[in-house]
Amino acid sequence: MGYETIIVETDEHVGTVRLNRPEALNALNSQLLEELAKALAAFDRNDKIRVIVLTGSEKAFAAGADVKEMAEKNFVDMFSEDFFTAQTESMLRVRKPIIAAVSGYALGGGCELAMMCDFIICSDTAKFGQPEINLGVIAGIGGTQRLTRLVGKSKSMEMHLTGRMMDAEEAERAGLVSRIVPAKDLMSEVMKTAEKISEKSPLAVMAVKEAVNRSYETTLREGILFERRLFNALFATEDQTEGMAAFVEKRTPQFRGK
Ligand code: CO8
Repeated sequence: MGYETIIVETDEHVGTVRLNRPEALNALNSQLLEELAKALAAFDRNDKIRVIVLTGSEKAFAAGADVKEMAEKNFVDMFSEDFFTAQTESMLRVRKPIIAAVSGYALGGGCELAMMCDFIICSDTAKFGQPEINLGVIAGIGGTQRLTRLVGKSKSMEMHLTGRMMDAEEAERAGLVSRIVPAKDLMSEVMKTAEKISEKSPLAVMAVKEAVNRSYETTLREGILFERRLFNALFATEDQTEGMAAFVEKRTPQFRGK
């Protein structure tokens, strides 16, 4: 598939999508989000791929939605097109884990895109922010909701109201990112993490993703019941038999996603 705004690569069981609009610091326009949605869906359907990595350039993961594309639009355009909704919602249907590898700016829609991934590993140069307030608007692809759940109301409110940026240290302290690594090691560290996940049972990996995400959508009691039923269901898989047998026999398990 020929893409113009992203670069897609595969390495064994890991599929990588690199945002590639260097002239606009990877600003998200309709074409990019369309291509991203297609690439993610293709990786999700590809049996060889077990983990997906989403990244940008050294200078920018993505500096936001493309202001130049949005500038001329009015309410009727945005509302009737339901701008960006189909593309971003399709990303949420991906069942394999998506790791965001963030270096440089992750602002506005860029920060929101990173938060739509399953977790974020960032370089020590990363800068996160929701600067939409400076443009007379607010976040529009989940920023007010996801940042608040990730870092709490006080910091989220301050970030959205002032538009200030948060550096990597602050992002890690606040729980926005799982880990910071030196910029030069970002992709090798993220690939190591992705490879580690790709060695697990793909069925258990999908179950983890569903169960953790469910914690945002439901009560504690319902979430725990959901988790227990998935736990029970995994006992119908060959991977559970293999994983437990390998432990007992002191050998490395070979998971086949069956
Ligand atoms: N949109 C379009 N172009 C951009 C964007 C952007 N978000 N960010 C940077 N660019 C372009 C610049 O215009 C510039 O292009 P040119 O060379 O043609 O002038 C090029 O990228 C390089 O940028 P700078 O020269 O500004 O680079 P600096 O290193 O000086 O500054 C910054 C880097 C601080 C990141 C600066 O570029 C900046 O502030 N960018 C805008 C950040 C921003 O406001 N982001 C939020 C956008 S709004 C948004 O994301 C809403 C999301 C919700 C959408 C919901 C739809 C339903």
